[in-house]
Amino acid sequence: MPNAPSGPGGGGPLDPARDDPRREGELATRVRGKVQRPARFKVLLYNDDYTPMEFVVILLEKIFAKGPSEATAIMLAIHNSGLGVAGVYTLDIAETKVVAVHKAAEQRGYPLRAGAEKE
Ligand code: TYC
Repeated sequence: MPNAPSGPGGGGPLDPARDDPRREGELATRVRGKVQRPARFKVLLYNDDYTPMEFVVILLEKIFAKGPSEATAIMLAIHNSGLGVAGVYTLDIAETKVVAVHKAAEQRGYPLRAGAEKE
């Protein structure tokens, strides 16, 4: 953006009106302070003895947008270790993915479990 307001009176950092207490609350945007990045949550899948491997791979492809080889590697890691990370998201997206996993598994009568955990 060329010629953004920057000097005195332009609304930029040197504008005396910006810190005028009588104008408190007028600004729609934060003037100072740290940027708050949203917290991130791992979506964990848990191993069980009944859910078919192929179903877990398809679910990792469809719900977590993994390619076939990565989906297979994640599924095998879960199968061998007991749990694994399917993806990392903001809280609302992570919770939506957990619900989608449980819905897909329940529809087919599989006991597959998922959960969200703060990173
Ligand atoms: N252990 C399952 C089987 O042998 C496969 C499986 C993998 C199940 C990952 C769940 O999250 C899971 N059929």
